[in-house]
Amino acid sequence: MRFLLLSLCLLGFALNPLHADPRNDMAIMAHAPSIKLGIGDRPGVLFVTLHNKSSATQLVGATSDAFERIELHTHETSADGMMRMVQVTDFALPANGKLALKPGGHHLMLFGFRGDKRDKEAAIEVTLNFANGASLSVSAQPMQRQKPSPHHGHHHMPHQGH
Ligand SMILES: [Cu+2]
Repeated sequence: MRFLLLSLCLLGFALNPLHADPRNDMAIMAHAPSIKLGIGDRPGVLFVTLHNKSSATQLVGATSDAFERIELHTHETSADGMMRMVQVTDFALPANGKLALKPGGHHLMLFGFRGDKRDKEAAIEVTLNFANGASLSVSAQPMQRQKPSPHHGHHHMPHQGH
């Protein structure tokens, strides 16, 4: 499934110049979105790579019927060398550039899942909102995080693995 999504993305990317249309304001494209739900009541996480074919803007928020709240998070290395997650108000999306939400970096934190975690087939849709007024829906079938083993679980940081 991951490979298929990637292939579709590459295809879309390759075909896009042929379909260039100055009236088309969908200048931002999402590639390979992935959603992981947290264990129990823990928040989930969304990763995606955004390609911007227009002028610079920012990702300023996200909403979904499937979650109570979505926050923009990034990782920061503090003076003691530890990596910590911090909430931010926006992610820069450069002109004709890309923004990668990925493990260990920027990501969307998904709080208060309203769906059924046993339903592995239903795709979850999340709408991304940009400073220039554009919005973009991405969807992915959620992946459930594996429960840490009883012997190691208590060593895990709350947001370990993003
Ligand atoms: Cu986070």
